[in-house]
Amino acid sequence: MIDKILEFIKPKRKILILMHNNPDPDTIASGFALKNIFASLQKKRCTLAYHGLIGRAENRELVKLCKIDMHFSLKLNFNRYDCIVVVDTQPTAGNVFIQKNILPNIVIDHHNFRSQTKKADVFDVRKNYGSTSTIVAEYYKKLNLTPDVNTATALFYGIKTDTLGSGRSNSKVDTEMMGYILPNISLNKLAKIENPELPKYYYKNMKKATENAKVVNDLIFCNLEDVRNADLIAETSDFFLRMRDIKWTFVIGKIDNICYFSLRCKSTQRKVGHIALGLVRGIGTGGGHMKSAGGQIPLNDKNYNEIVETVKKRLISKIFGTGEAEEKSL
Ligand SMILES: [Mn+2]
Repeated sequence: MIDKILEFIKPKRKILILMHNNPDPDTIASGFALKNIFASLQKKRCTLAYHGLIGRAENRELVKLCKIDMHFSLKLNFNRYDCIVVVDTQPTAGNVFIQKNILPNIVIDHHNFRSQTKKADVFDVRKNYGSTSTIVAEYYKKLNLTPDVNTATALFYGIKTDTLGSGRSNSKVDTEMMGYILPNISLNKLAKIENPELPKYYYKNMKKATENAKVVNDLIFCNLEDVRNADLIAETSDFFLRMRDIKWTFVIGKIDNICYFSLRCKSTQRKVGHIALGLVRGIGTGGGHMKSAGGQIPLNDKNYNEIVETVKKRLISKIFGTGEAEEKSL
């Protein structure tokens, strides 16, 4: 597939690589590595762009230490590019900002195939891969190219965060590719990315979170109200999930006029992505993988507290099969 992609970009002069909104390590790493393949084989200069926020401290550290040059999509004129690439999502998935009337030329992703993706000139969508970084690492192997230390470190971290411990379905090829690029990574940079310094607002958030948390059987339910960025909701969910005797975490909060939530479960017995979909039925969008899921509910003129109550009722009845459950503070 990489041969087809390289053939396609040969006559192109300006290439734009788009990551998904609020980029995670997988989309950052796969976009960055693809840009470097194009640069080393065809001397192409590509622009890497994203929309939204780089929320987690780990992700900001990745961008800084691996020297990844990323631009805001909103500030670019997409018409000035003759080739547009989308990585780690698909044009109609709803989580990538693309200017009006623009059709991406190349799509590389590992989520469920969307039929509209067929409109792209070249697409490589592999549902059975744990990450897009795995696909791009495989391109390196196929091309017999050695990634430089920043690219290798980013790719390794991209595969790792999307597979290990995330409870997503990952295949042998993910660990194979991690092994393949491991000799080229910087362990020092990786350690720094995985343990970044955290901003004060992270601790302020966790203080509010522990005060607001409610224990319902083996579930922690936490309403954070206003939060600074959507990643804090996922981080709070991970933070509580480590608690002994807790099996489920649900964290909800709002930014501007949108309500975000995160649902986690320690076991893979229950499909949390499916539960998340049920929580937002008729009011928002949601989805996820085996152990982690999330969603958004646009508030418009709806009352935030009423939305929280609705979702909470649905959640408790879905998890415990009953409408009523005793609730305690931490
Ligand atoms: Mn991914």
